[in-house]
Amino acid sequence: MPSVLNSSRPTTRIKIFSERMLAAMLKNTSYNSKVSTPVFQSKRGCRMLGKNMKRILVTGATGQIGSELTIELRKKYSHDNVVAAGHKRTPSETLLKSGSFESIDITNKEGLERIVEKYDIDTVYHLGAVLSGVGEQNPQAAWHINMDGLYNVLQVAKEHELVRVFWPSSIAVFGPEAPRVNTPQNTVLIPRTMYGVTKVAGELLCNYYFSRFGVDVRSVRYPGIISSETPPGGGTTDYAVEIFYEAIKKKRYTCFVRQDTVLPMMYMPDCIKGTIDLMETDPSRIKCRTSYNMSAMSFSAGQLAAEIKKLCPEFECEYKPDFRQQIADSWIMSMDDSVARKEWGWKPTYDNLAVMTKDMMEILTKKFEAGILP
Ligand code: AKB
Repeated sequence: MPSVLNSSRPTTRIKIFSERMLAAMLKNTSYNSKVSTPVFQSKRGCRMLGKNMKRILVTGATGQIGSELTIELRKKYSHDNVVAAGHKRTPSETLLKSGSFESIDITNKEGLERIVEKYDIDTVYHLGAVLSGVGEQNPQAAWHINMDGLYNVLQVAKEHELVRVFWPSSIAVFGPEAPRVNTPQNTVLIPRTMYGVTKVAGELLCNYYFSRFGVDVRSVRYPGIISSETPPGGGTTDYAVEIFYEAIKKKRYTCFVRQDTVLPMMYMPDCIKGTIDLMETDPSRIKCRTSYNMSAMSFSAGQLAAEIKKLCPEFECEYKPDFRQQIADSWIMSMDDSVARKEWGWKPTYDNLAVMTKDMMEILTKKFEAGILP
C-alpha cells in the first residue's frame, strides 16, 4: 500500500490510493467505519478474524513463559502444529523432543519470514524479549530487540495475512504517576524503564496494526510470573522465583528488593490458561487492542519469605536491594482486571499466596530429590 504520509506529491498519491482502495472495496474487500474494528480488510483479512488457528509459531520458546506455553499448545493443537523458536538459550530436551525447533533472531525479518513460509504458520505467540533488569543495563539493545522484533512480527502478520498474533505487555507500562493500588485499565502510562517504554510503544503499535491493517493482535499486561519449570532471566520480579530455588537448595536467600516491596504476581498455570483463553476468544468480544490488565494476587517479598518459612522452618531470607529496587518502586502494587474478566472471561485459579507457595515447594522439592533442580 503506498504511503500517503511520505509522498512528495501528496495529491497524486492520495488519488492512486483512493482508486485502489475503491477498486478493492468494490471487488473483494469490506470497509467498516467503526473505530473498534479494522478500517480496511482484504477478502482474506475478513476471514482472518474468524478463522481457526492451526499452525503456530512461538518465539522466545526457550524462556520462562515460552517453554511452558509451547508444551501446552502442543498438547492442545498437536505436536506437529506448534513450532518453537529460540535464539540465545539452549532448548530443553522436552522442547526438542516434543516438536520442531528453529533458531530465530527476531530482529531479522527475512529469517522470521522463512520460518513462517516453511511451516505455513498462521498464528504467532511472540514472546521473545529483553526484560526490565537487563533492559536497564542495556537500554539500546532492549529497544532494538523489543521494538524491531514486534514490528517484524506485525509486518509479517500483515503481509502473510496471518490469523492471529499474541504479544505480551507488562505491569512495566505503569510509572509512578499511575494509581499504585487497583490500577485501572485506562490510566496514565509514563514508565521510567526502557522495558516499560517498549511495552507502551508496543501496545500502541499493536492497536495501530489492528485498526489500520486488520491484524488480529491480542495482548495482556503480565504481572511477575512464578513458575517451577524454567527459571526467568533478567526481570525485576525474578526474586519471587529465585527465592524458592534457593530455599530448597540452600535454605537461605538474599533478596534484591526490600521486604516491604509489593508487586502483582501470577502462578504459571493461570498465565498459560489466560493467554490461550484470550487467543481463543471470538474476535467480536475483544474490544481492547492495546493490552488487557490481567491480575491474580499481590504480596510483599517479606510475605512470600514468611510463607516459605512455614513449610521450611530453617529458611532465612535477608534483603540487599540493588538497582532493581528503583524499578520495582516505580511499578504498581495491584491491578484492576475487571475489563478482562467482563470481555473474555478471565479468572485466575490461583489467587492465594499459601496455595501457590505449597504447590511450588512440592514440585521443586521433588525435582531436588530427583537431582534435577537447576
Ligand atoms: C520483569 O520483571 O521485567 C517482568 C515483567 C513484570 O514484565 N517479569
